[in-house]
Amino acid sequence: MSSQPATGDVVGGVPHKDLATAIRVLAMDAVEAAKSGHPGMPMGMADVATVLFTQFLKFDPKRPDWADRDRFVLSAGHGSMLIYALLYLTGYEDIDLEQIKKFRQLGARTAGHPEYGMARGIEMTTGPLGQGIATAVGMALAERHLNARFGDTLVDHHTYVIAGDGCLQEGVSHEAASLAGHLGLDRLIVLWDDNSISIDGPTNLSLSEDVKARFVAYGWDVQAVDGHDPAAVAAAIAQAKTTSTPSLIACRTTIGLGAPTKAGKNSSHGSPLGAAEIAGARAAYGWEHGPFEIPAPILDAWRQYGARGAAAAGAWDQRLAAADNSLGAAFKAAQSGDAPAELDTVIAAFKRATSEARPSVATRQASGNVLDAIFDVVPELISGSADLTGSNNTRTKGVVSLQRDKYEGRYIHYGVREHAMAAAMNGMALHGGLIPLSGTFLCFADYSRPAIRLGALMRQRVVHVMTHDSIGLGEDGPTHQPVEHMAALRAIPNLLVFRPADQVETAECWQLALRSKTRPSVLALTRQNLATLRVEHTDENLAAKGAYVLREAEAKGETVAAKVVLLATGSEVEIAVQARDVLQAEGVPTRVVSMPSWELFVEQGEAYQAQVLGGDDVVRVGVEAMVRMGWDRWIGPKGGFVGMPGFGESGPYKELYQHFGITVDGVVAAAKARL
Ligand SMILES: Cc1ncc(C[n+]2csc(CCOP(=O)(O)OP(=O)(O)O)c2C)c(N)n1
Repeated sequence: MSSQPATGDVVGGVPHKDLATAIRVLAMDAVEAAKSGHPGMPMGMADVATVLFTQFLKFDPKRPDWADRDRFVLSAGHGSMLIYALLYLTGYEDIDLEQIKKFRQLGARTAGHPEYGMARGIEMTTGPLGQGIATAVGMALAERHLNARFGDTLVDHHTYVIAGDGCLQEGVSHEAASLAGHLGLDRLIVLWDDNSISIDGPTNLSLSEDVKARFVAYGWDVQAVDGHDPAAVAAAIAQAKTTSTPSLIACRTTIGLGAPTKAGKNSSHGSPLGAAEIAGARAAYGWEHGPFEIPAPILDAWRQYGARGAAAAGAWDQRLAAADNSLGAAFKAAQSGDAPAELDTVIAAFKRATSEARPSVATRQASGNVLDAIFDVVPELISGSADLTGSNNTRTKGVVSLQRDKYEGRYIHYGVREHAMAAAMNGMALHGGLIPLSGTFLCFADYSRPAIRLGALMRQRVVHVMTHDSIGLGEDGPTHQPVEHMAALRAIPNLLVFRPADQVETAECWQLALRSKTRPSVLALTRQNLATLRVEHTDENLAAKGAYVLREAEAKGETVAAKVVLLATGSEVEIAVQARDVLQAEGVPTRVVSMPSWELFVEQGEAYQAQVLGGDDVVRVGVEAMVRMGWDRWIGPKGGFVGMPGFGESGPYKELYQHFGITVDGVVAAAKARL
C-alpha cells in the first residue's frame, strides 16, 4: 500500500494526482471551515473515486435524472465531502463552491450527511451505515428487472457503491450481500474502503473475520487492490464489469492520506484536522493553492470529464425516441411514477363488489384480493415477502418469481431478511420505474425499521404489507403479537400507517398508498376474519380523510348528536360497531369513527377533526388492541381506552380478546363509566 498520494497517469492533460488532490483539499477545507465533519475518508478514497468518475461512471451532470445513468451510492455517508466535491468538480448545478463553503450549515445543500432531494446527483440519503449498500442492492435489482422488461437499449447501467468497514460490519449489509449474491446482480460493484480504521481505532479491536472470504461465500467476485494505485483500481473495475456476479473490490487505502501525523489513524476520521495537519498535507500533495481554490486547469479537466456523459445521454434519447411506440410509452409511464387512471376504476369496482357480497375476510386476504385485481393494471408493482408468502398474501395469481437470470419475475423471495428487504425496496423506488411492496409480520417491523425510517426521510413510495397485526394472531404468542408497533410506526414522520377495518377499507388504503408518491406506507393487516362494515358503496375513498364517521349516532332512526364517540382502527372497528348497537339500544346515541390512518386525519385540520370527534361534552373511547400511547390526543383527558396493557399472551385469539377485555362489554363499560 502506498503511503503517498499516487502520481498515476496523466489524463486529459491533468495528472490523476491533481484531480484526486482537488477532492482531498476540498474535503479538508470544508471540514475545517465547518469545524465539524469527516475528512479522513474522502482523503483516503479520493483516488478510487477519481478513477470511477473519470473512467467508468456513466453520468451527465446536466441531466442528473437521466434514467439510464449509472447509480453511485456513497454508503459511507460520513464521508459526505467526497460526493460534494465530486458533484462540484464534475459540474452538477446544485453544488457550487458556495455550497462547499457552507458545508454542514443550516439551509445548505451540503448537509452533514448526503441527503436525497437536497442536491441532484445524490442518489440516496446515507449516514446510517450499511443502508447505502443494502439500498444499492435494490437499485441493481431494479436495473436487472427493468432491463428484462425494456431491453438493453433503454436499461443498461451499473450501480457503484463506496462502502467502509462500518457498512460491511452492519448486519443489513450481510443480508443484502447474501441476497445480491444469490440473485447474481452482476451490475453491482462495491468499492470497499479497506482502511482498517473506524472510530474507536483499528478495526481489529472488534473484527477478525476474513471479509473478502465472506463475500466469496456469498457468491461475489472479490478483488483486492492498492486503492492509491489508479491503474490497479481501473483494472479491477474493468474486470468487475465482466463478471456474472456482484463484485467487491477491496481498496486498501490510508485514511486521511497525506496528513502528517493523523494519516492512517482514527484521529483523521471525524474531526477537523487543524491548520498544521492541513498545511502538512498540502505540502505532501505539492498543492500550493489556498483554501477552496481549485486552479482553472484542474477544474476544467474535471468539468470535461463531467461533460463527456452528454453524448451517451443523447444517444440514449435517440434510442428511446426510436423505440417501439408501446415500449417507449410504457417506459415513460413507468418513469413518471403515476399509477394509471384505470387503478381508480378497478378499485371502485372492487369496493362495490365487496359491499354487495359482504365477505367475512381477514384484511391480509383482502389485501391479496386487492393485489390480484390491480397487479396487472399497475405493471410497475413488484412484490415479495420475507419468507412469509402464504401468510402475507402478497403473491398474486400467476405471478412469476424473480430469480437469477429470470429477472422479469415480479415476485421476490427475499428470504428471512426483513431489513435488507425494506432497504432494497427503497432502492427500487429510488431507482425509478417501480413501485415495490413486500410482506412480513407487523411485529418484525422492528427488523426493518431503520430502512422504513430512511424511506420516509427520502420520501419514497414503498408499501410495507405487515400482517398478523395484533393479539388476533393468537397462538404464536407475545413474541409475534405487536402491541407497541402501531405507536412506534406512527412516530416516524412522513410514513403513512394504515390499519383498515374491512376489505373495502383495505382497497382504499391500497389506493392511497399507491397514489402517495412521496411517502412510504405500512398496511397493518389481520390474520383473523373481519365482517364487511362498509356495506353501502361509495366511489369516494373515505379512508383518504384518515378517519371518518362509519356509523352515526341515532335515535328513533334519525341522526342525532352523539353522547358517545367510539374511535377504533382495524379489527377493533367491528367491536366498536357492536358496542354501539348495545349503547344505542340502551338509549345512548353513539357514533363510530373508523381511523385507518392517523397521519391523514391530522392533515384534515381541526375543523374536520372536531366534526368527527365531537365536542368536549361527548365521551370518547378509543379501541385498539395496542398500547395506549398516542391515543390521548384523540380521546381527550376524560376519554377511555380499551386496548393492551402490555405484552400479549399465547392462546386462541378469541380467548385473548376476552382475557384482555377488548370486547363489546369492555367498550360499553368504558363508555358508561364516563357518561
Ligand atoms: C448505523 C450507524 N452506526 C454508527 C454510526 C456512527 N459512525 C459513523 S462513521 C463510523 C465508523 C465507520 O468506520 P469506517 O466505515 O471504517 O469509516 P472510516 O473510519 O474509514 O471513515 C461510525 C461508527 C453510523 N453512522 N451509523
